[in-house]
Amino acid sequence: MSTSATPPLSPLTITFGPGNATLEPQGQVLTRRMSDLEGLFVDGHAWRQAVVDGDPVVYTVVSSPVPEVPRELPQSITTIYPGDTGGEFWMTKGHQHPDPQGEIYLGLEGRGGLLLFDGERAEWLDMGPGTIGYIPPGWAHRSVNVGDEPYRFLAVYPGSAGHDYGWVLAHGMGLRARRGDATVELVPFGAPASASDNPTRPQE
Ligand code: PAN
Ligand code: ZN
Repeated sequence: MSTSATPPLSPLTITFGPGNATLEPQGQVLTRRMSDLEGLFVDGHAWRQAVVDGDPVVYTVVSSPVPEVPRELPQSITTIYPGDTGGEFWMTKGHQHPDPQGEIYLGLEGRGGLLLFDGERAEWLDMGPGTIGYIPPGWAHRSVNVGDEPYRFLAVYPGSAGHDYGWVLAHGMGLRARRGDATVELVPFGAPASASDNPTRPQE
């Protein structure tokens, strides 16, 4: 199988490829470049500059062939590359599941964080190899690479959950993860990019 399978599925094994970067058999592969992340980084000027300066790949999502349909349990590996834009660590778009259902993440490589937001309260979970992060129903979620290497995790989620990206654009994620002196710095979602960004930045 090399794309999404059609139910009913027969029992199958799915194995990790080299470096835990792929699944075999493999389904859809998504590549998110900087230009796909418009409106997500607080520093819009730095985001635009990064698009102009080569539009780098920020993350990829490699799925198994298990399809996103009711009663199935699809899986995928996300790899977020290391970097920051205007000091804000590279991250996934983030989404809410329109059909509120739980999800589990298993950290595979690198250092990351799982940011969760229920519309009022934000939570941050440190993620690394061997860590299971549990996303309860109703919590929007975004993943962040806070290290210097690719951050990689496996996600397993109900096939009927769906993905609502507009919810995050409308409600935010409660917090942002910025590069601090030694570690990750969590700041309120609406905080400006950084103190030095404020005074003289030309308007676009
Ligand atoms: C994950 C995410 C994946 C990419 O598989 O979809 O990490 O993040 P975005 O979907 O926010 O771009 C998951 O949470 N699935 O439900
Ligand atoms: Zn999800």
